[in-house]
Amino acid sequence: MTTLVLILGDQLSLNISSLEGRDKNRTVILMVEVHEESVYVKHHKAKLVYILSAMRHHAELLRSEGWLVDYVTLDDPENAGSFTGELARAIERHAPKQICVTEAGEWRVKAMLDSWHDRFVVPVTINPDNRFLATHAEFEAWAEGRKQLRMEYFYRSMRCKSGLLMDGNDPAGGQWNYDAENRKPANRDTAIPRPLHFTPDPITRDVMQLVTAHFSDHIGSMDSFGFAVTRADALKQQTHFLDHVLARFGDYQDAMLTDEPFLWHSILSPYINSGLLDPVELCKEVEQRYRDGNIPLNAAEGFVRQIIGWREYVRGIYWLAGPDYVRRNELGATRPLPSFYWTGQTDMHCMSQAIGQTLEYAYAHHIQRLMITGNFALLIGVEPQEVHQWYLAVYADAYEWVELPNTLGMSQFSDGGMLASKPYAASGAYISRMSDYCRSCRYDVKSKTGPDACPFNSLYWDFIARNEAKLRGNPRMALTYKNWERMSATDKSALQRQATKFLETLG
Ligand code: FAD
Ligand code: DLZ
Ligand code: SF4
Repeated sequence: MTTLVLILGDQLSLNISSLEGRDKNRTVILMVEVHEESVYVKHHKAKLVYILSAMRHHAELLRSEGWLVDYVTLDDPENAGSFTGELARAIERHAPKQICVTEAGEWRVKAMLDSWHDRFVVPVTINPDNRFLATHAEFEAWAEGRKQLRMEYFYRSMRCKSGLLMDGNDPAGGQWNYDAENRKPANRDTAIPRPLHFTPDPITRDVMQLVTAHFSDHIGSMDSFGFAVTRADALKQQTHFLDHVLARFGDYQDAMLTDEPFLWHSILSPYINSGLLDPVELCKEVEQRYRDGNIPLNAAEGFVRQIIGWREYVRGIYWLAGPDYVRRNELGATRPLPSFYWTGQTDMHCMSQAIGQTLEYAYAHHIQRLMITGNFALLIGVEPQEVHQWYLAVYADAYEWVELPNTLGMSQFSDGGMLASKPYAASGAYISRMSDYCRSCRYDVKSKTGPDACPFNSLYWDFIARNEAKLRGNPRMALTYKNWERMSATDKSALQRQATKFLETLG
């Protein structure tokens, strides 16, 4: 009795739940490259290369482990172009008695998988994704009856559940969170690490040709492509991070420097999200480094919090909020995304840095996503769907379950505070404090009005004024509104005139 197991492009883990307990002699694994997944948003070329090459390498690994793999390439003339179409063809080829797949990572694909129960005569089993600490039911139970769903409390429950950085029932070091120690601005005197660069092998080079042939109209460059595409290489990057970078991860988590896209970040998200790396295994390694006395607690805790705190929490919010979450627009933002998000051509140095490196590497670190590109879109009031589609397209680690809550909830406050307790809106002063961008910008970060004034300054106050009805009641915004009130009417209207003038230049 043959079981057909479909493995999706972000399920590249040998221990994926759809394979659990399977007999290799009675299983055919199906992996399919489909056009529909490449174009539901126009993914960055390097993201496409990463996913398709990692899929091809994973198929080889599965074969080397003794599995029978039926792999359909994108340029197969018979390719039906969608998961459903390809599954229908595979059922004809293999006449399986049952189909099994691990649950999808987004509502769109979930609906597709759910429709198969009715569409195909062959029974379809959808297994839960076992690569997360919290099940959907656990997150729902945690959220039940809470007025506010704050990450910190969920994170503590995940620490207790996993036992990570725990001394019995207490957090290691006596404190749950060392975030306050994680806000140092970086300077060039500290030697800055670089992530490992993996030279494209023949499989990756074939995929690059495929992407050039089929997706030349997608944004981004493949020239600097250096992602790992196998678990073995992803593990090398993991070890590199643990050995050379992690010790300073905590200190410089929020720092930004010109022409330094990676700083003390792990660059592991593409691998974790597509299944090449196991998040809990990684956190255990981090804890071990701390227990061995090799890294400080603020680094270990800061990193573990990102994975078993933020990452698990945003997934919980995504599924809890439902398929309509994507349409939330609490602040009623309607502006189109400025065209320079697709080119990086802007005279705002912080923006050209964050967007430029995104186009080159399909990567930007968290503070660039949140406080540069996200902050700017929030301040000018871009329609959240446009912001969401940009983030989903441009980053190699972007899948909707993780991207959408971060973009729509955390960065654009479009869910009205379901995820974040206040909008992450900031003026130029924040960017100047956490980066060296302003030093080589044509704008003056200290000026609020006039031809050289940093646009973030007037846009910030314009945002505050524009959204007063929605935000004034938020206790965390009280000080901001007090400051706004204290300003003279002349200053207020000068700021708003400056913002309007700038917004007109965006078209
Ligand atoms: P590090 O800084 O080294 O952090 C370590 C790990 O922690 C990451 O690899 C990631 O797995 C996890 N992590 C950290 N912060 C978050 C977070 N807020 N949510 C989920 N996981 C987190 N992350 C994605 O994985 N995919 C996305 O599509 C994505 N879109 C984002 C969009 C916006 C607007 C914002 C503000 C953040 C987004 N993030 C996303 C979260 C975060 O920016 C990235 O996880 C991080 O930059 C990845 O780089 P890194 O691996 O070097 O992370
Ligand atoms: C993102 C992506 C892309 C670009 N291409 C494929 C593909 O050809 N085949 C595949 O199985 N998966 C691909 N993916 C990942 C899927 O979109 C991903 O599995 C879903 O977004 C998760 O629900
Ligand atoms: Fe960005 Fe303003 Fe600084 Fe220029 S001056 S880099 S626009 S924050």
